[in-house]
Formats: sequence, C-alpha cells, structure tokens
Amino acid sequence: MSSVASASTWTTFIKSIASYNGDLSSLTAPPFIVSPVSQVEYSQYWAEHTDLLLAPNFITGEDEDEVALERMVAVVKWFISTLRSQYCTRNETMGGEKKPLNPFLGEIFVGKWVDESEDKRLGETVLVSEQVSHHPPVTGYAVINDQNKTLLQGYNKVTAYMSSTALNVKQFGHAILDFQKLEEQYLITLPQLHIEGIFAFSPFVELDGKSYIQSSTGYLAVIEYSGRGYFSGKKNSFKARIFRDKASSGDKENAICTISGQWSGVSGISGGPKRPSVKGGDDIFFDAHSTEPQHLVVKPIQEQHHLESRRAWQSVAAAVKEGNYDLIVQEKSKLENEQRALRRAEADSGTEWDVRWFDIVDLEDTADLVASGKPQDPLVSLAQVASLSTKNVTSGTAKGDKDDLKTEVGSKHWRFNTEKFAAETEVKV
Ligand code: 0T9
Repeated sequence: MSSVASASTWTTFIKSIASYNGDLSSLTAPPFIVSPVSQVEYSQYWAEHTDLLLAPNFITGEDEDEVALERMVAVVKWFISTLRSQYCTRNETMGGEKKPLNPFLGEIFVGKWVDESEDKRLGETVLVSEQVSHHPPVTGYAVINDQNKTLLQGYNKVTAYMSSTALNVKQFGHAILDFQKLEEQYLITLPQLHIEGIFAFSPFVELDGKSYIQSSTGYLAVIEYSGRGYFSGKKNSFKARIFRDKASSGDKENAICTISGQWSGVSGISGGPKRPSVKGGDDIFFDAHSTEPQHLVVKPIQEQHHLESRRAWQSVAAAVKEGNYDLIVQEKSKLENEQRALRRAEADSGTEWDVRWFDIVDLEDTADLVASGKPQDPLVSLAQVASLSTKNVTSGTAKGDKDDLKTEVGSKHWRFNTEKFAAETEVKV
C-alpha cells in the first residue's frame, strides 16, 4: 500500500476511535493493524514461564513466615514475567500492537506446555481458554498443572476510551492462583493500560496505575506502573513493594522489599528474603530477555474441533496474512453471519448457548455458592483482606470507592468448572 493510502485509512480509523461508543469490536481497523490472532488466544501469555508459575511449590523451609515471603516474591517474579508476553508479543512478532480478532461466543483455545526441566518436576501444564460472552466480549481461562496441583484461573473484559493522546483501556476481572498442595491462594488484579503511538502509526501498549497480588498468607504486593519519564525515564517501568499485610501497606516505608525496573527488560530487588537463591542472584530480579518465553503446543488445525480458534478463523487469518482486505471482510462476514443465525435459532427455540467449561457465580447470592460446593470463593476472602471491591468493577478497585458503592453493578464473576472440563470428550488438548 502507498503511504498516502495508508495515511488516509489510518486517519479515518483514528477519527472512528475518537467518536468511539464503547464497543471496541465495532471499530473497523485498517488492514495493516488487524492481527490474524483471536483474543481468546491471549490467555496463553499467563504461562509462558511455567517454571516460574510453579516455583512456589518447591519453596520449603523451617521458618513458615520466611517461606511465605519467599513464595510471595516468587509469585511476583512469575507475574512480572507474564507482562512481556501479554503486552509486547504483537510488537515483537508483528511489528506493532494489532487489533485482535474478536472471538465469537463459545470459541475455544487449548494447548499445553511440555515439561522441559531435567528432573521432570514441573509436569505437563494445560491451557483452557473460552469466550464466555460476546456482548460484551469476555474470555475465561484456566492453566492447569495436575502434577503440582496448581490451578491458575481468571477471566478478562476490557473497556476503552480515546483521549487526545492515547486509547485508555481498563481491565475487568482478575486471576486466582491456587496452590492446592500448599493450601495457599493468591488474588491477582489486572493493570490498566493505554495504547500509545497511535498518531505516529506505531501503536504499542504501556501499563499504568496499580495492580495487586494478595496472598492468603497475608502478604500483599502493590505494583505501580509508569511509562517513559516517570520513575526512571524508561518505558515499561514498574515498582513492586511487598508488605507483611494490607494494614502495613499504608506507609511505603513499611515495604519488606522493593522490586523495580522494566517489566519488558531488567529489574532488581532490594531487601526481602535472606536466601539469595530466591532473589535471582547478582542483584538481578528478572531479566525478560535472558529468559525467553516457552510457547505452548497446539494441535494441528486438521485435528481441531470446529470451535477451536485457529480452525474457526483459518480463512480470515489467511486473508490477513495475504493483506487482502476484501477477502478479510468477506471471510469475517461469513463467520459473523453464521453466529447471527445461531443466536436467532436459539432465540426461536428459547434456548441459550451452553458455556462449555465455565460458570458465572453471583458472589452476593449465597445459595449459588453453596450449590457450587465452595462456600467461600477466594475472591471474597482475599479481596476482604486486601480491602478491594468484590463487585464487577475495574480490576483493583478499592472497597468503598465510588464504583464499589454502585448498587446496580453486581458481583457476578466467571469461574472455571473443573468437573465440566474433566467430563469433556469432544475437545482434545
Ligand atoms: C487480555 C491484553 C488484553 C487482553 C488486550 C486493548 C486490546 C484488547 C485487550 C488486555 C490479555 O491478557 C492482555 C493485551 C493487549 C490488549 C489489546 C491491545 C489493543 O490494542 C487491543 C484493542 C482492542 C485494540 O486492538 C485497539 C486497536 C489498536 C491496535 C489501536 C491502534
């Protein structure tokens, strides 16, 4: 495409986001920023470092409190390691942030990470991702490691608005990391972000605001994000402080340790655990570039179920890679029309789409919780400890915040249903 043509389609696109009505999927993006990858695939970024995800299972010792701190540091290290995967992958593989394909209701993405460790102590890690809602788009996911009885689960939804300089994105939902053998749980809230570089034709993600990791042992990590020129003058900067508990987090001076640097690059740690093995050595906490992400293994397309993402989007993805805009539109419409026909048929027969592996749980409805067999959802207990909202509001919203006080919002959240997944016969991982 000539640069004049691309400049004019880009301008049209920017105008369309400026008058944007709240539904990101309704944006018609110019072909050169469309990705051939569906957003349902993005759940894989949670586990491209399975060794770090599972590391807390192997931290043991005499001093219970010290072990709890070491595990919290390990969870923070894993969380920081996910950020490059989550927010830099499109830049690194496609030359810039791209608009993902908008998943259809019931679209699924599954795969697994093979154990590359010498002692085979990690075992197989499985990813399950499902589009549980289309209007608005919501993705549920679970990362399952049976050998180490570790389950990460969560769901994600975004809203966005355009400012004069960037597209500002808020994430809804959260992740829960459950070490069943250790009987330790972590509530993870999601950072806010914005897309910079839109006016320079080269969009990229920058994180902002704060996110939290609350452990059932009481330890709380508060992670602050900033871009170029704020903390250090560098893009993708963060500072994570670990506190003994929520009460002590009121004063930054109480931080037991502070981790800072770039989440897409190098970070260091000061203070914290006494055992040097837990820190990472040489004062380096984590180096995103010396630890390359491990990609999951996905079945060949011919062996996939018709609801599996890469199979369902195959022809659209081919058109995107070819850069054939008319074909993209044509193939996308085919898929969208099929979906509309399905929804019409459901409406006619008075039925609803059956979500495959997830349930929506109303945390205000105790009957619902008793029925699920889990009287205390981890969000309820951990959000309570961290003084965070349990409502369906921007991830990380404090209890008592104006959004938390809105009665109409509700506390409905998506949860992975292990039994449903165990009973799955049609979809093979
Ligand atoms: C959950 C992640 C999320 C999804 C993406 C905002 C965004 C859709 C949501 C939040 C993942 O765990 C992490 C990473 C990137 C996020 C995407 C970045 C992005 O730009 C898109 C939005 C919808 C757009 O595509 C807008 C068009 C864009 C290319 C601006 C020019």
